[in-house]
Amino acid sequence: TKIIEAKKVEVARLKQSYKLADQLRTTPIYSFIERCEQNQGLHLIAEFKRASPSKGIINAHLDPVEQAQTYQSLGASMVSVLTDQQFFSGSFADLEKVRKSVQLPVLNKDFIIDKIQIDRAYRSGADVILLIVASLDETRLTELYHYAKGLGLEVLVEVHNERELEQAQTLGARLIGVNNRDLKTFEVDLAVTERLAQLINHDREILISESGIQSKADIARVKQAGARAVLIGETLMRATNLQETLKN
Ligand code: IGP
Repeated sequence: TKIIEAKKVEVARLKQSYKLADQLRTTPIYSFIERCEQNQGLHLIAEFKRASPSKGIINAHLDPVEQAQTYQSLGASMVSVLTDQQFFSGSFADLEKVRKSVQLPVLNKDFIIDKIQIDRAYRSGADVILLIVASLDETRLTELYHYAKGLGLEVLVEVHNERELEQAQTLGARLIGVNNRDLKTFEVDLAVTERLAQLINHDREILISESGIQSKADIARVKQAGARAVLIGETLMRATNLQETLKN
């Protein structure tokens, strides 16, 4: 896809400017998996997302620090930060600001196709990275997954259909994100979560329902299906009263 082509260019540039050297990082790693094991309730992953290819500008000028602190004070278990510049108006500056302003795990939301992006996520203070099964061949997926785990990061493996879910399960992924949005057509359907939830080994795997969640009814629906967490971006970025939107 277009995004992956752009990522290849970004990675080539990154490799010229970025010294791999020592994996220096001062912040500890916050575990999202541990939080899920300690609290069996539904977890909220709240996303900082200024724009997207499907929606254009969502909320370009929101302050990442304020937004992340509000997410934390309203009970979020993790903050997700878009770092893709070209299609999502995100940045690593946003991620670093969020990292410094909350005591929660931070998910680096990007299209990772190369180890060097994992190094950058690690150094920027991310605790969890995203790997999208649809944008990686099996060898690369496996390599990136184990590389991130080797650094002590947790890996959210994103799937959209049965075949991709099986790949995630073969890897041994514990954090499985079911994207309700089809990345090719942008169509959103919460039934994708309901369908794939039936194939999840809920004793070991943590199902995260991602995208298109707009209401308490939507949350109840995916929870009922077996989701342990919801990942919400647009609805929270547009909310004029987050307190009201997130109340219980
Ligand atoms: C959030 P929404 O519809 O609440 O804004 O969706 C999140 O699921 C979405 O941003 C997302 C995403 C991704 C973005 C899911 N997978 C992969 C970029 C790359």
